[in-house]
Amino acid sequence: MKVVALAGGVGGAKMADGLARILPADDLTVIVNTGDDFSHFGLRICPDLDTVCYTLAGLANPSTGWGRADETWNALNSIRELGGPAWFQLGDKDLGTHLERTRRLAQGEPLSKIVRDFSRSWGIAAQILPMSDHPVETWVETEEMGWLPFQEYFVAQQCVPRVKQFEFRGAQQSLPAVGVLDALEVADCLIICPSNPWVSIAPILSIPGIKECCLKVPVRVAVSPIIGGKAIKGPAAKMYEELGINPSVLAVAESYRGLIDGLVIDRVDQAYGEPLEKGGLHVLVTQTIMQNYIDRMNLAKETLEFCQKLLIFRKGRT
Ligand code: FO1
Repeated sequence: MKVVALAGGVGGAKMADGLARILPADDLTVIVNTGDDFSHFGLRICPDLDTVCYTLAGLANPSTGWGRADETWNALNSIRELGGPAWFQLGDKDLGTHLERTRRLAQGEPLSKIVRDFSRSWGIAAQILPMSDHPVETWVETEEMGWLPFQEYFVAQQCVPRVKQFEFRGAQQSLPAVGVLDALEVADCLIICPSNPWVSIAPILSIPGIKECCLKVPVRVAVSPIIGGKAIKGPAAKMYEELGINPSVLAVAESYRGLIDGLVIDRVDQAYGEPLEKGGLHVLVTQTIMQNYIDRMNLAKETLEFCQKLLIFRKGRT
């Protein structure tokens, strides 16, 4: 079964890792949000791509989920001593990734090729693709501070300002990265990882052609990032609230209305199973919290079995 996963953030990376541990490498493509990318110290930083790659390579920092394990902070400490902008924590090992990526981008290489080569060097077998080879920037409009670039909102302001809306600047002028549409065209199922629908998945779907191609994938399921009304990590629940939406699995279903035929929800949200099914969605209730590698693999396995079932159901009806 050919699988395409959409991912961004730490939850998305963990689920992508579970899928990578179970599926044959040729059967998995992960399309990653690059709306969080930005330039800092003249370096191109791609946080979600790096989080997915480090996680699949077993190199991620286990306590933050982003950045590298066994990191040192000499460069950042020097910057701090000099009064430079040390608000975004770039470790020494991580800096190597940004330096080399920036060097290659400056030579005109597309991001997708650089990610492919980095993945190979890190021993990642699955195909990891940026959503686009063009720069697309997520901006957040806030009540208190007006429009902020994403990392300024997320890291510098710690997601404190209240959100009003989001923009994915440059998306309309961009194209899907090389390989994205090809992977979607041959996919049997699309899995939207438990990533933030507003700022991890929406940017991917804003790239011209991606949503249309997703809709052609025979089976499409999402894993809810909202569990018991809260997000495990990050501001997804806070964003729903600030936008006047009660954060629940129903809100997640609404975010993906028309795109998905199945939703995976946590056991604590079991009571929502019936209303979701009445609304026309297939529902899988299982443990979605991923505290260790076994949890990641179990969630991936159950989600894949759910997709398989929906695929058979769909074939039976056509
Ligand atoms: N997140 C933080 O909350 N604080 C940081 O200082 C920070 C640094 C950082 C460095 C490299 C990297 O790849 C990710 C980093 N992140 C940091 C995470 C990143 O801002 C978020 O994961 C995403 O952009 C949201 O998905």
